[in-house]
Amino acid sequence: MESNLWGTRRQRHHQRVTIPDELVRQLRSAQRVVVVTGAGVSAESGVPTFRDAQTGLWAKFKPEELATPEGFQANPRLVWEWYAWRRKMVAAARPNSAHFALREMEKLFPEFHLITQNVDGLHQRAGSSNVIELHGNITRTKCFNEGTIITTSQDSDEVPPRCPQCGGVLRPDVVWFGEVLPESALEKAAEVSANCDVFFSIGTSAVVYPAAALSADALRAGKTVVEINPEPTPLTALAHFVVSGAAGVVVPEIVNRVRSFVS
Ligand code: BJW
Repeated sequence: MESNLWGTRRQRHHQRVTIPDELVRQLRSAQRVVVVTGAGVSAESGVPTFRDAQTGLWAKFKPEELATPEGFQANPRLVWEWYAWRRKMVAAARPNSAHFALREMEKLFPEFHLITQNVDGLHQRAGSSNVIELHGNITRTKCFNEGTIITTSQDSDEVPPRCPQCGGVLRPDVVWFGEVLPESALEKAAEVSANCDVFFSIGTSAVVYPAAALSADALRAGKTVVEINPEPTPLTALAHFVVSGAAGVVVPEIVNRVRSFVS
């Protein structure tokens, strides 16, 4: 085990990756960089992804029962308890070298936007600022009826707990299938994606919309699109650069290369 530049211990990923020189060159002159992250970025923190075979949450649980408003209405207790289990897992997890490298990336460019589909808050815990959360945050709770964010805890043991304002049931503040994304977050994400110099898609299967359309916005606008993922996705064939590997290895390497670049 070794300590690395990011202050975390690198245990599993000793593989070396090659970052294309042309990508480093473009990043050195880039003014505006956008990164969209998915569950793969938190995989090295021990937070399960959704669609990975064997280890993904959707390999073991049914999304229609657990991640839709209809599923919640049918069995609110089951859904609440599933999220309580995941909330505990996230609280025990620590940001990994990919999260820390993305925090460093923000200092390398005049304009940098980090957009995440993740609900775990690990980017913020790593120190990234102004994170655009597309799918909410699992640590927050809101009223199922009114959507109001609830921060006060209740004495009752009821599961799910009740809204202190209207008596409705509480739910996690995440975006389920069939629900609209937070409007201002999505608008901002689409705007910066179409107006960047380099767009990164990191650790996402790129199948869930509208988040998956952001790379298309960047491509349509003629921007450079980079994918970082150990597995191919629908974006792989379209991206200008594909770096195949774990985010915790590739992202720190990109930051190092951009910092030490000599033209
Ligand atoms: C690594 C790695 C390492 C591993 N390093 N990488 C057709 C039919 C039905 C519905 C639709 C349809 N077409 C479009 C829709 C709508 C639907 C949708 O997109 N469905 C598709 C799945 C087909 N979208 C919606 O419903 C959205 N709302 C919407 O569209 O509103 C408008 C509307 C309303 C009503 C009607 C019509 C339109 C809402 C989507 C909400 C998604 N919610 C979830 C759950 C959040 C809460 C929770 O956490 O429980 O968000 S689902 C889940 O998927 C979660 C994620 O944010 C999201 C994306 O997943 P992600 O992050 O890409 O993870 P994975 O697991 O898929 O991929 C991980 C990747 O990491 C893999 O590629 C690995 O290889 C890689 N990896 N280790 C780097 N170390």
